[in-house]
Amino acid sequence: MTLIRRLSARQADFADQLAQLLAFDAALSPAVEQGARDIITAIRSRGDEALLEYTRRFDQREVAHVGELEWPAAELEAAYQRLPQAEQEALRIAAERIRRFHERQKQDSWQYTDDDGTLLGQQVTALDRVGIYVPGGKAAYPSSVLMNAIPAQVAGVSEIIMVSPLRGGAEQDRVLAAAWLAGVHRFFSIGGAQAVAALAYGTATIPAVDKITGPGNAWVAAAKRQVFGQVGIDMIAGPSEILVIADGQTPADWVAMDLFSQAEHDEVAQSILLCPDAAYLNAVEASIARLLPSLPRADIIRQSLANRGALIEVADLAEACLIANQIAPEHLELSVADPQALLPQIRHAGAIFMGAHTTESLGDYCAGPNHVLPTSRSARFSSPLGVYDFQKRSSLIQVSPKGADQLGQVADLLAQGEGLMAHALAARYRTRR
Ligand code: HSO
Ligand code: ZN
Repeated sequence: MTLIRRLSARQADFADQLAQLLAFDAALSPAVEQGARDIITAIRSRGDEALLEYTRRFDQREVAHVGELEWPAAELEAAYQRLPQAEQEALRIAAERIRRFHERQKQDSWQYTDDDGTLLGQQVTALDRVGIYVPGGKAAYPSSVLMNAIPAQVAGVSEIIMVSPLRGGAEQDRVLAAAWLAGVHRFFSIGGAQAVAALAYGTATIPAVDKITGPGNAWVAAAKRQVFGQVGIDMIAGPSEILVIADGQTPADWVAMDLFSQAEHDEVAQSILLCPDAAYLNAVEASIARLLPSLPRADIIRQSLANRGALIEVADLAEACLIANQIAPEHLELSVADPQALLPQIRHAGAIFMGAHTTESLGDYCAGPNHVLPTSRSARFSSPLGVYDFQKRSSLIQVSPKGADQLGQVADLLAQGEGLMAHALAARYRTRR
C-alpha cells in the first residue's frame, strides 16, 4: 500500500489533480453555526449566569461563581517555577527571540507638512485590551501562547487576557508558564464559544476586549466569525500546510521528517514535496516508509499523508516556484543550495524557510518569526500574525489658513456636486472670500 501519492507536473491532467489535492471543504456545519449563535445570545442576555452554566456543562467544572475561574498572576508564575529548569530555559530563549524579531515590526507614528503649511500624518496606537484564546486538550500549545501574546505585549497592549478550558496536568503548567513569560495580565479557565462570547460582549466578571486572537475548534471558529465587528479577530485558521521545494541535495530523511512534522498536527494537515529529481522522490518515499512506524503519532501522520499528501515531480525549480505560488502555502521550505536565487520567484507563502538546515520546526518554536500564519491559500492576501495586528492607525490633519483657502475651494465644488450644501459651506467659511 502506498503511503503518499506520487504525481508529475508533466501529466496532462496535472492541473485537475492539483486542484483536487488542494480542495478542502472548510464549510462549517449549520448545527455548529446555530449552536454558537445560541450560546452568544445567552451570554449577551444572561452574562455570568449563562457562562457558569455552559462551563459546568461543557467543561465539567464545579464552581459557584465565574470569579473562581480566574487564576491569580502569582499562580502563573508558580507554574513557571514548577517546570524543570531546562524547560524554563528553552521557553525563555524562545520568548526572547520571538520578542526581538517582533520589536522590528512596531510601526511608528509619522507627520509631514505640506507646502501650504498643512500638517498631515498618522498616529499609531496599541489596542487597549485583547483576548487570547488557547484551546484545551492536546492542542494547548505553549508555543502558540508565546506567538499570540508577545506581539500584543510588544505593541503595548495594556491588558492581555487569556482564556483556556485547561484540564490540569503538566501540559497546563507549560501553558500557564508561557502566559506568564509572555506578559499575560489575566487568565480565566473558560473555553468554547461561551468564552469567545464573554470576551466579545463582557460579563460582570469577564472584561470585554477589543480583539480576540488564537486558534480553536469549530465552535470557537464559528463564534469568532459571529462576534467579528463587535470585536476584531485575527483569522480563522484552516488545517496546517507545508510545501517543500527540494533540489535533491538535502538528506532524504530530513525532508521526510519535515513532511511528518506538519502531518502530525492532524489528519487533514497537508504535506507536499516538489522536486525535479525522480530518484530523490523515491529516496524520500523510502525514508517515509522507514521512519513513519517509529513515531508516536504515526496513525495521524499516515492518515494525513494518505488524505492530502503528495510527492510531485516537476521539470525544474522554476516550475516548482510557479506551483508554489498557486498553492500559496502556509509554510514553504526552500530546501535547496541557493534559496536566495529562488526568493524573487516566490510571491505567495506565509513563511519561507530557506536552506537545508531551516526546518519548519525551528520556526514553529524559537527562530523568532510568528507561527500563526495564513492557511488555505490566504497567503495570497494576508500575512503572519504580528505586532501590526495589535496596533491601529489614526489619520492626522491640521489645515493651515492658507491650506483652508485652497482646499476649501476644492471641497466646496466637490460638495456641491454631491448635493451636500452644509459640507460646501463649512469649507467655504474657511476660505478667504
Ligand atoms: N505548525 C503549527 C504551529 C505549531 N507547531 C505549534 C508546533 N506547535 C502551525 O503553523
Ligand atoms: Zn507545527
